[in-house]
Amino acid sequence: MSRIAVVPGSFDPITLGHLDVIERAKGIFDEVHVLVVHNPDKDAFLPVVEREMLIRQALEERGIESGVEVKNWSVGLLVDYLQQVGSRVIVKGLRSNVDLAYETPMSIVNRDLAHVETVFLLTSPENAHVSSSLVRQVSQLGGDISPYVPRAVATFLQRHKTSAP
Ligand code: COD
Repeated sequence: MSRIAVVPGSFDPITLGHLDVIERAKGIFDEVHVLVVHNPDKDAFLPVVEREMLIRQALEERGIESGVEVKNWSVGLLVDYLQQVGSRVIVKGLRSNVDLAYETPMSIVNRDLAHVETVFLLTSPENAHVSSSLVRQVSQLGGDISPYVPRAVATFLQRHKTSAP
C-alpha cells in the first residue's frame, strides 16, 4: 500500500520554506498531497486557484512535480480530506517554538479525531525567517521578495503589482 502524506497550508503564497518541506516529505513518503486549506484566522491575499497554480509552477521549477498532487479543501475538517484519500499522515514544517505551540493542539486533536499522526520537519536554517506574511508585506511595500519565493511567485507578484490601478 502506498503511503500518502498530506502537506496542508494556506500557501498564500508558497515560499521557499514551504517548498523545502514538500521536497523533504517527498523523500520520505510514496506520494505527497499539497493541500491548500482555508485558514479562518487569516484574511486571504490570493484566491485559492492562484495559490494552487503557483504551487504547481514552483514544483515544476524545482523538478519535483511527479508524485505530488496539488488540491484544495474548504468543506470540513482537514482529517476528512485524509480519510477521503486514505492517508494517515500530516506533514508540517516547524520554524520555532511559536510554530510548535500553534501546531501541538491541532496535532493532538487530529489524532483524537481520526488516528492521524502529524510528522514535523524542522525548517532548514536558511528558511527559518521566511513566511508568507513576510513575503506579502515586502511585496506590497515594493521590496525584493526573490530570496524568499520560487521564481514563479516573484514574477507573478511583480506582474500583479504593475497591473494594479
Ligand atoms: N520553513 C518550514 N516550515 C514552514 C515555513 C518555513 N519557512 N513557513 C511555513 N511553514 C510551515 C508552517 O509551520 C505550517 O506547518 C505550514 O508550513 C503551512 O504554513 P502556512 O502559513 O501556509 O499555513 P497555516 O499556518 O495558515 O496553516 C493552515 C492550516 C489550515 C493548514 C492549519 O491551520 C490547519 O492544519 N488547520 C486544521 C483545520 C482543522 O481541521 N481543524 C480542526 C482540528 S485541529
